[in-house]
Amino acid sequence: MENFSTEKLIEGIRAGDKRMLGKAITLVESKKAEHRDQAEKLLKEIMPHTGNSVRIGITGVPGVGKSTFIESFGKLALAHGKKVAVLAVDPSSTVNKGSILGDKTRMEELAKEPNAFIRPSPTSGFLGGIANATFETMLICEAAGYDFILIETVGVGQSEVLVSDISDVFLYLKIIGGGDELQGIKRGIMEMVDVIFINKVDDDNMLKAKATKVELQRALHFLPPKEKDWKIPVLLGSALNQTGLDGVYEKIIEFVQLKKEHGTFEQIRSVQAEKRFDYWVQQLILQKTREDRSAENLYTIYKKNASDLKANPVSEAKNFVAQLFGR
Ligand SMILES: Nc1nc2c(ncn2[C@@H]2O[C@H](COP(=O)(O)OP(=O)(O)OP(=O)(O)O)[C@@H](O)[C@H]2O)c(=O)[nH]1
Ligand SMILES: [Mg+2]
Repeated sequence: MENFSTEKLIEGIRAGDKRMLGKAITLVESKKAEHRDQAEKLLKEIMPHTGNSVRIGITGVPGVGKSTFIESFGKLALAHGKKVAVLAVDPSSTVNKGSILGDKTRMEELAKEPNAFIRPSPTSGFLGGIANATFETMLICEAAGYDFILIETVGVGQSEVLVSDISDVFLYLKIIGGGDELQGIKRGIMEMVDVIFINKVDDDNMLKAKATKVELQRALHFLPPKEKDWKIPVLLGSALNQTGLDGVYEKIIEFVQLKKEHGTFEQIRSVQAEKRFDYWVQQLILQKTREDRSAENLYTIYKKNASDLKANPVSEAKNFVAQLFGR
């Protein structure tokens, strides 16, 4: 990696230089200790210029049309005079790099726009690390003046939770039918969602789409409200034909306004930051333990007790931590 001074990178970011933006992101994605040190210095410097975007998480099963939606919605936001950055949390990309290539071609037009910036998901590391790189990338994009940050996640495993934990608005894309909500399969997602968009709706399947909408609204009715006075809207349209997207745009703006009025916009960001802090405290304590020979030995002993199935894992963890801290 070509080396740039922190000052030079910050100058470039603040000037909206996409090449420098890319360099800074490569830096926060790096696992090398010296890169990490520089990344943290850079993030500290840009911190006062962050926080001014709307962070939008987008999820839905593979193939539902997330990338197509982002391309169309991104262009709509540009038409409203917004600067748009697109990021991704894609755990599958570590195994299968195909989806990144696919996204690049799907967002071809958006990628050409001067006020849009697209960054494929980081390709290495564990999910927590990937989500952290995405969060830091988001901060850098905010310092560069991007108003909307769109974060795509594949609806698999833990990635939605991680994206929900860095978003202000969580958008769920769905296709017609399914009934999965009623079976509770997607209940976890339904509890995170703020806006639902039923995609791939045209004149031919409008009736079915409306039936799905009713079914969804019924399922949502049983969930406790996530935000006071907010009824989760279920909207219909087509990302490909660019219909129904104005409604999504309006609802997102409305939701953000409501949260700001309630004071929950900042409050939830604080809770998210606390969660991230706790997560990294755990990660780093564990890492320090692994680096300290005697602590590592203790760890191995207590873990073995648990894995032998002769002792309760919780008790062994307690005993280990008590020993570690000398009490
Ligand atoms: N008919 C129709 N097809 C659509 C629509 N939106 C997306 N598609 C198509 O659905 C396919 C998948 O779209 P993507 O945007 O790649 O979906 P995705 O959710 O990003 O997929 P993954 O990233 O693989 O999870 C593509 O062939 C799109 O052209 C739509 O509104 N109508
Ligand atoms: Mg995609």
